Amino acid sequence: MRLFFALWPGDETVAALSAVAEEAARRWGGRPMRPETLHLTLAFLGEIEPGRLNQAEEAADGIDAKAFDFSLDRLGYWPHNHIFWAGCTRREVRLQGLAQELGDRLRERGFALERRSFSPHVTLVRKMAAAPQPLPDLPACRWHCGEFTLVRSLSAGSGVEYQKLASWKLG
Ligand code: 2AM
Repeated sequence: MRLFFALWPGDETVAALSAVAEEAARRWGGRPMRPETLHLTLAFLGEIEPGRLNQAEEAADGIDAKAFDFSLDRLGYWPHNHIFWAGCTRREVRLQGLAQELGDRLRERGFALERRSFSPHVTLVRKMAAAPQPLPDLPACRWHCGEFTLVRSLSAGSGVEYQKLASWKLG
């Protein structure tokens, strides 16, 4: 099972981000993410034996974070994977803290997460050949984070499908 923990945006954020994704793909090419697939990954577990699912859930059960808001307020492009994304200009301490705590608890249980630092982003367009010049501005997009979700990524004929397995409310 290919698993990851993520935040799923509310309807307003989805509408704002998918409009940006559609417009960007129209102007600069690539494949826009479908609205229902837009998310922000907190921790990527990769391929996991189904028998270890409960360990991943156990890691999430112990999270003791409060709900918080943050802003997506910039667009960016990564040439190494041709992803056009929305992210944060400032360091969002609560978001970083949640990802850190979850990552630590997963590592304690033997999950091999990436060592590279957490770069919060929402992928908007995949397979964009080159960076838009200049990068457009993103009107700040507020996101209320009241829960996080364990998600299974499934290959579907046309691409990828995400199946939400469980969610955890933040206090
Ligand atoms: P991406 O959108 O930047 O590609 C499901 O694949 C989610 O896990 C996506 O948000 C994807 O990020 C992320 N992901 C895939 N491979 C990853 C990796 N090796 N490290 C961290 N995140 C990864």
